Amino acid sequence: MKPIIVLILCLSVQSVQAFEFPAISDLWFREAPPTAKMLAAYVTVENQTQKDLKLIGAFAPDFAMAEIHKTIDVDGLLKMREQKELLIPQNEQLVMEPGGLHIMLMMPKKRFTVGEEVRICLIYQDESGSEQVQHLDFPVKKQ
Ligand SMILES: [Cu+2]
Repeated sequence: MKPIIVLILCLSVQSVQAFEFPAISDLWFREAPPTAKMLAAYVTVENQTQKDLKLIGAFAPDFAMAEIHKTIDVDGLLKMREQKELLIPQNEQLVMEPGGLHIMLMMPKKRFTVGEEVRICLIYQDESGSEQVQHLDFPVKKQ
């Protein structure tokens, strides 16, 4: 019986392919006044994996809500639009920076100051439709 059991184990390991997360750089959380209800964080996501990636959202335990936004110019007025799905093709990078894409964090449960880090998770959707969560710590910086 033993050889059969080993074979089954090998097959089950092969069928579960590990999701490969992208490379992260330039991550920071913008320090805001204590009364601020909306805060922003920025990051560069580089897809060095062998597959296209789909970023579908963010989560931050110290905030009531986290969304990925894009600032756009509508007839001279700056507006923000939630981005529910951002495709990052292989070998390309997604840059979030002030005035463009950002992680919008709403209703903070505590205040963060320079020197601290904010836990923010990026959520990807893999080929099977499952969510894959990348846990990151964003250093707090002055703008
Ligand atoms: Cu926003």
